[in-house]
Amino acid sequence: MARQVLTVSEIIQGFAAGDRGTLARAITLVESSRPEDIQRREELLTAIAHLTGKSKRIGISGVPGVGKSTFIEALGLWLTESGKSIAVLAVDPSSTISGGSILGDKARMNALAQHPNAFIRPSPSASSLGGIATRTRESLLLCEAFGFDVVLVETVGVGQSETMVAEMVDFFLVLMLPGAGDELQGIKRGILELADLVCVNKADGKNLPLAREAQSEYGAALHYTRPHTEGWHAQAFLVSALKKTGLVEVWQEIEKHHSHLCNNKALIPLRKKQLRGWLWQELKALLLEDFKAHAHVQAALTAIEEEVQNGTISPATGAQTLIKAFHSPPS
Ligand SMILES: Nc1nc2c(ncn2[C@@H]2O[C@H](COP(=O)(O)OP(=O)(O)OP(=O)(O)O)[C@@H](O)[C@H]2O)c(=O)[nH]1
Ligand SMILES: [Mg+2]
Repeated sequence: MARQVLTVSEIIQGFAAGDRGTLARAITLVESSRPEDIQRREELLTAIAHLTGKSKRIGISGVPGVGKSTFIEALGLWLTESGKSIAVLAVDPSSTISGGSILGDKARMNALAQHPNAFIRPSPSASSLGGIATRTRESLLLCEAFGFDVVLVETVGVGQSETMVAEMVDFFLVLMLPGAGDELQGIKRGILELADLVCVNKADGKNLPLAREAQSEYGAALHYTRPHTEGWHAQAFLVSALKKTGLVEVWQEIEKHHSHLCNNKALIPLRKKQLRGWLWQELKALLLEDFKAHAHVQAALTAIEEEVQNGTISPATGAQTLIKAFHSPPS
């Protein structure tokens, strides 16, 4: 049964009243790609703009099984106990494939999900549902406008989604497993460049020696890595999400980083730069949509793809031909 749509002013009122149900529905609205919802989304974002900007925006990443959910629950509960409110958003590209991970996550973060000062929003389940897109930036702004002290964005440690999240937060935390070893040479190099802090999780019990080893390897590697935040040296910490150790130190580091940004008057420029990046992403997406919908492009596309595949023309020539088709007036 479809529920009545909320107007923008009803959403604002719901936010002012601290109604989480309204927040959940507002996020559903921004995730919708139905044309009538897009206009409402933009109205809503304009209307809440003056309420945004005050949260600590934190990204958390790490490979499946590293302990992200356990860590977020532990840190989140500690923060709520210290009187802070926290919203958790998830960007989970794997959920389209594995399906069940969202439910699993909510269950794993059960205590936090129940807490009155917390809000957990799993990623949109699957594009197969139609008309749903990840609109994490918009959701982040909604959580901020709602008044959360901390907005945490979780992403699985695979490829593009990490960079995307790192570009929308103030602080990017990377969770690693004990036993870094030779993996350092491979894919993990790239992610170190995004990190403001690396935490080796599961530093408990018999894992401890391996965790210490990993800590010193990541620590050394970070010395040679270009810092993600100018003038900030990312360190490697040991934590145990399960035993709840090292969490206070992590939070202190996040606060120290926040002061670093504020003292250097770097927070506002950082967010401005992120907004410019966002503008360009939107622009690229819209241009590509227009391009693909263009009649002359559609007419030429298959043939050009064929020719490129066969080696008759180069990809660059193919692209130029298609751009010409895009610019040619409709016949
Ligand atoms: N020993 C130990 N186990 C942990 C710790 N943190 C998490 N685990 C365990 O590791 C497993 C995976 O933890 P999750 O928190 O679900 O990991 P995740 O990164 O959220 O995994 P995905 O959601 O699949 O990406 C669970 O069995 C946890 O109990 C820790 O600090 N120490
Ligand atoms: Mg998880």
